[in-house]
Amino acid sequence: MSVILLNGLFTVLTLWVAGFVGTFRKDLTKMAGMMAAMAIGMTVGLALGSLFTIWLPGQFYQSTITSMLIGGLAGAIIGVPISLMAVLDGLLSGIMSGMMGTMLMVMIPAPYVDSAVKFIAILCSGIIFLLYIMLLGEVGAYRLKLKSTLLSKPISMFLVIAVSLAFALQMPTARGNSELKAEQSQNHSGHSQHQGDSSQLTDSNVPNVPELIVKAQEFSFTPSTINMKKNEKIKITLDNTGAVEHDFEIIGTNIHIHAAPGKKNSLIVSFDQTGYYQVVCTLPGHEEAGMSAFIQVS
Ligand SMILES: [Cu+2]
Repeated sequence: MSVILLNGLFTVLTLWVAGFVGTFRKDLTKMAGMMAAMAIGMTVGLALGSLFTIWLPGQFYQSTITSMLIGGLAGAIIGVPISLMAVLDGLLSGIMSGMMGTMLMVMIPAPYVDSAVKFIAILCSGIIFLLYIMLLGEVGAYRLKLKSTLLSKPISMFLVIAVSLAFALQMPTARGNSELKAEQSQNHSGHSQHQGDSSQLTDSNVPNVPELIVKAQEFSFTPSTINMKKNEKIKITLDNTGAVEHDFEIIGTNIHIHAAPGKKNSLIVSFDQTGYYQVVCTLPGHEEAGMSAFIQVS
């Protein structure tokens, strides 16, 4: 699981920088120490915030609190050898960015969460590496030589980051299947889709599926916010009450419902990942004119 690997990477990087700051605290300016505490708090909070959100799907409260605590703790640890001000700096940065990391993941439409998490992991570990180069420069070559170990070589940290990312980025980050499967059942075939008679759809095949009617007109969907539970099946009926064609496409999935003016069409959908999904009408100009909606899967 790449989430575990990435969590491990950020733990190692935090301890590494903490060890370095502790060892060379006399050679570091207060400013550099505070910068280190703040940078670790921010990057670790942001990275863990986003990782926990996909690790604990649907448990936004738990993932927010956890990443705030761990981010704050990581920042504070770096500040301990420097000063109380640095501890506060690290603590506050970690708490803030832990919260932001989780919020960011909740805002991103589900199909893009996986790439976003990977991007954040690269960004945050890159920043920590730059921070480390900065700290090495602050300490200076002469002092470094006196207490030099393999761990104070930039190449060591670079290799640790590169190898961890190389493995982590190949694996899906989300739990279970990273491929979003908005499963769709075939309740229309060929031309019947365009006949628009929803009564002949799969009522007999799939009993007890609640129906949600989404009205489409120029240029909006009603309702424009849809709440669903993960793995819950819902029959979405697109009821085109407008004067021109409209469709209902869920971005990042294969779900596409089309309806001619005055017609209806249905599709049974379910989601195996929590998150926000954006819905648009793909007809030229319609999305821009306001034909978009959101599905929140919790
Ligand atoms: Cu439209």
